[in-house]
Amino acid sequence: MEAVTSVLRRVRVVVGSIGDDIHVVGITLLGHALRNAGADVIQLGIQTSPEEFVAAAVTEDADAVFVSSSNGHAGIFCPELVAGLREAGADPILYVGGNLSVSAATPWDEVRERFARMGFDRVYPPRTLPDQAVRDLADDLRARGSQNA
Ligand code: B12
Repeated sequence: MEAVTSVLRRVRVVVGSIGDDIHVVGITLLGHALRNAGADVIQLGIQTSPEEFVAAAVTEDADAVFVSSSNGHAGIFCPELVAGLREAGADPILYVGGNLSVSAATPWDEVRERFARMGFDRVYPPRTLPDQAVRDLADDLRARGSQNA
């Protein structure tokens, strides 16, 4: 991970579970992985409102926001988060993952499309390993021509 570590040094990321979601294990692992890869992690924890995500992204001048949702309510809260960021003029790279649909029967392509249309740069299926997100963040920062890349 040495190459990734140097890419993520000084990168600021906001992590949390959105809305009424109380699932904490996924965001904890994700936060650790990002921190171990060199990022400054602002961990908002569970039950984070869209407004709290926006406030943290703006105040912390975040390069990226990682939204987790496991309880199936992501579709309710995520549009407000994206709208709030746009309203605030903030443009962090946006990631969402966890268990994004209410029913496992919903085809994954439909779920991914829905969140991509909302404005998320990457939409992750259940059981995505944190290392995947770390690698993608490094790639996305390079693609944006970040000074950290
Ligand atoms: C443990 C658990 C609980 C615990 C949570 C304890 C806690 N404080 O964390 C308790 C018992 C409290 C609980 C409650 C509920 N739960 Co629950 N829970 C689970 C369970 C069994 C495991 C979740 C977990 O910790 N997994 C371990 C971590 C490591 O994995 P993970 O969360 O999937 O995250 C991984 C990846 O997805 C990734 N990841 C996660 N987020 C993100 C975000 C990004 C950007 C990226 C890149 C990656 C990423 O990182 C992790 C590492 O790989 C799952 C089923 C399952 N097997 O997944 C159900 C599950 C998530 N729960 C479910 C439900 C429905 C509920 C309840 C609504 C039940 C109820 N009727 O009350 C409530 C939620 C209440 C609320 N307000 O949120 C459903 C959700 C279904 C849906 N989405 O439609 C699931 C899928 C069970 C099921 N099959 O029905 N739950």
